[in-house]
Amino acid sequence: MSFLKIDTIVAISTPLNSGAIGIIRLSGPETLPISQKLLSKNLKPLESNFLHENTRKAIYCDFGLETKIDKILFTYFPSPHSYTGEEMGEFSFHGNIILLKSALQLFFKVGARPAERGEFTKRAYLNRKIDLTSAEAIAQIIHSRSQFELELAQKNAFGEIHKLTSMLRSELLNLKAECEAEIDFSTEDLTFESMSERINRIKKVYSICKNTLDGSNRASSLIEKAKVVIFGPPNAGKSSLMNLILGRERAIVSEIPGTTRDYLAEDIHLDGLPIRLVDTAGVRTTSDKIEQLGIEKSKSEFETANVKIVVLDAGNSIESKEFLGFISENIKNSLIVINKIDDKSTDWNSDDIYKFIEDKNGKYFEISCKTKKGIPEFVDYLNSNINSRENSENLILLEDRNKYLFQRILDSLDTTLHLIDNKSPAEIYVKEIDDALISIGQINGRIETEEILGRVFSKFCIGK
Ligand SMILES: Nc1nc2c(ncn2[C@@H]2O[C@H](COP(=O)(O)OP(=O)(O)OP(=O)(O)O)[C@@H](O)[C@H]2O)c(=O)[nH]1
Ligand SMILES: [Mg+2]
Repeated sequence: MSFLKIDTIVAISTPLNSGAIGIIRLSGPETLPISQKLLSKNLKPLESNFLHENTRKAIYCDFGLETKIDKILFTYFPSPHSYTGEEMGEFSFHGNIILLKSALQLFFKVGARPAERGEFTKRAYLNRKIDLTSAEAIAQIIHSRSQFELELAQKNAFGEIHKLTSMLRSELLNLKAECEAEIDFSTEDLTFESMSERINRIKKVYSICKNTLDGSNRASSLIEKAKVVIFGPPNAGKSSLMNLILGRERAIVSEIPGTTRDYLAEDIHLDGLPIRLVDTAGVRTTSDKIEQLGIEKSKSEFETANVKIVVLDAGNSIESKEFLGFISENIKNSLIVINKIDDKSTDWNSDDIYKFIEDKNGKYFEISCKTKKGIPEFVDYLNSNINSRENSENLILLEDRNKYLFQRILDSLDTTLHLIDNKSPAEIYVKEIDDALISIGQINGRIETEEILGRVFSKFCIGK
């Protein structure tokens, strides 16, 4: 039995704009009476018997009180075989938001109340239809902004965290069972694993938790928009490159140095990942106050970039070399793009620019925004650089709540290992294993402290 306020809730469950259909969901004990007040066929209300005979089937009927407002498909999901585990109805209207809102008013009129944010899923969880991580996964799916994030959310929805925590839980329960047996039956003839085996098993659980947490942190940082900043001297072709990556003429391009005076940013997806692409003002010494401010902001964009692109002008070897000197500290973590190779200056090859970049462990590309030479190769490299993530297969995306709990498990296991190292008795460190188990239970939102005894007897040959 849950501790829910048992009332019947209603909400529009599809996006609040027009579409082919718009769905209203109703959940709670009054689902049937409320539905019967609102639904009819040939001006006759739908009978309870009819509805019970047609559970989970789409019923074509009219919706409204005195005035009918739409012909809809109604599906009745009797408890507990529904999303929330309660009595539920789904009403498929034509997808007009004004129509849906007026339908909602009728639901309120006959006894339903507006659902709170996430209340259907909360009820599903409280009725044990889903565990906490699945509930979190549903939210992750809804809010995914990229293919990568969606794949991670889908894995969670299909129980990836549950599988992992069940395995960890089982390992820790076994450990706890052995420790408890040692405490309770230490005078009897028990076959205990050796201490070093026990330590290895704790370390194994520790490293699985650590890898999960580290992987999740990597996944989170990959999901956050990467900031890709294009930086360089004036007139090198930064805005031209920005436009080519975007595939449209976003930034003004001109032959006048200092065209871009403030940085400009665009949010796009590159190969499924969201990025923020930033074009900046060309860096030069100037007496123009506004341009100076723009240059300062551009520098700070460059400093905080996840991916730094430096554009140089192959037609201007002196300025390019000077600029490389100016960013020399950043050469190793930048993609140096030598643009305008269609218009290389005569002294370019004799200069030791390539050597200068290579000596600083830099990576360079030769392109022409004019002829497009080298652009596909550069964009491919940029993609792979942004995507230099592992396959989502190897990662689990954890909510902050779960990251915190995984960290607590690590802390408990760390303390366990220290206690064992200090020759503490099992009575003492078994409490730490207990704490780890509680944290694991909290990940899935269920805390179970039983089952231990059964494991003790199944694993050990007590009273042989
Ligand atoms: N020949 C040649 N000209 C190019 C190439 N790429 C850009 N240009 C020209 O170079 C000039 C400057 O290009 P922009 O893209 O505005 O350069 P920018 O680096 O954004 O310049 P600022 O905003 O002033 O810092 C324009 O006249 C472009 O048409 C190229 O590959 N080859
Ligand atoms: Mg520009």
